[in-house]
Amino acid sequence: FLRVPKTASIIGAPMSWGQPRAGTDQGSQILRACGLEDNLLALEWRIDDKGDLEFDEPTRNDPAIDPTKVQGLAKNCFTVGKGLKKIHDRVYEAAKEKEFALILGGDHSLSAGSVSAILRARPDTGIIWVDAHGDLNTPETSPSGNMHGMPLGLMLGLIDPTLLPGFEWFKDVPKLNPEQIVFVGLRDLDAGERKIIRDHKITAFSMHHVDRFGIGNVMDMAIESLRKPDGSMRPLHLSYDIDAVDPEVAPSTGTVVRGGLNFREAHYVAEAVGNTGMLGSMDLVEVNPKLAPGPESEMTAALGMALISSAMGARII
Ligand code: 6HN
Ligand code: MN
Ligand code: MN
Ligand code: MN
Repeated sequence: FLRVPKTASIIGAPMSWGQPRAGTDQGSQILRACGLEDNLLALEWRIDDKGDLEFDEPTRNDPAIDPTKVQGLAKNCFTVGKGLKKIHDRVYEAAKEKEFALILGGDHSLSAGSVSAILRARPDTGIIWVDAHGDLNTPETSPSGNMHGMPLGLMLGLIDPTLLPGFEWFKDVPKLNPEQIVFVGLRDLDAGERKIIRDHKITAFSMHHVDRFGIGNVMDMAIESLRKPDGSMRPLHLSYDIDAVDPEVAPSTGTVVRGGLNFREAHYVAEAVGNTGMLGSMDLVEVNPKLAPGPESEMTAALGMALISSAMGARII
């Protein structure tokens, strides 16, 4: 059902409380300003633009995690948790209608809202997580306490949501099975994340693998790793963190790490996923126009827009 070009639901999710930098909340607007809608119309998508969601700001009275129960920190968890519920509901509505759900971030914490909704509507979905980082932390393993480093920790069930104010609703969402994830582009893992990848046998292609095998082979292997036990392909969700791309090409983002995907490799990833014909949803996250003002922020946003177009059918020839 995913092969037919059809309706794309554009969902602006300018969540920024999963990380500390101002400007991440402008990501969805700047992606739209790059001509996203015209590009998708040219690719023969019908567009159902749901606009941008609005989120509360944290207040000093917000409940926080109880340090006697969780030895760790999840900053702004109450605001993030409530915001992610809004994202979850909006994405579920789109996925249930069999629309393509395109989520514009915002920081990467939002994917715990979007991916959990996709799993509710399409339980077998395989997740391609393109990122410099693993985003597998828990409040206990996180060195920063920033929740944009925890969405996969949440979805794998490594965090007890009943101990996380704002996330009580998360106990009812489907868990992600480690077999349903593959990483591409990793180069900055925390010690706890490395252990989680090993213990849960998560398939992961780092930049070392891109160097060794080339991006073509890496994407073949990544997609192949998401086959179901019966050999059939899963519907796919692409969670694309712009910081997977090298900072020389995508400088305007919050947690830059050198040695990332180059311009063509970044596009190839999106094209290869698009070519499967199984892509049903995508997040594009962590574009922050404030961090490198002027031409560099435009370059980063234009790249984000182009990566969405590539995943959704744009081709050179
Ligand atoms: N992202 N692993 C670091 C942390 O603070 O947990 C960085 C996380 C970055 C998250 O880029 O989506
Ligand atoms: Mn990320
Ligand atoms: Mn990242
Ligand atoms: Mn696998």
